[in-house]
Amino acid sequence: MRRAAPLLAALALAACGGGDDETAATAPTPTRNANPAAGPGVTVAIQDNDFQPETITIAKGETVTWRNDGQTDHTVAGKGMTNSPASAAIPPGTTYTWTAEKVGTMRYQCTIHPQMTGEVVVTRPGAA
Ligand SMILES: [Cu+2]
Repeated sequence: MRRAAPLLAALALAACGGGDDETAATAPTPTRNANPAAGPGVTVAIQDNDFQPETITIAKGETVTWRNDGQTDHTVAGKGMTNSPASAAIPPGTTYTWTAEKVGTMRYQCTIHPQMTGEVVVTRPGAA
């Protein structure tokens, strides 16, 4: 329920707007994490059986939150980067969050379903 407050604030702003730009102003940026407590970052949906989106780009210091929208456990096991993610099983309806501490490309897969793969490209802060 941590997202309730920003969502309500956004709805309140939309209700007070009423300008001609309303449609453009509400253009969604669904992958950006709106929760300030988690810091800036991107959410990846885990489905049965793939990661959506499969490739994302973030800046060093930002977080990636994987959210299991599927019906079965999945994991995130990364390689190619210091401090790559190594989650335990992520049950349906739960999340796993990782902070990128290095610039570069981090590839990952689900160890339960090795055909599930994804990639996080980490850029220097301010370069994106
Ligand atoms: Cu899996």
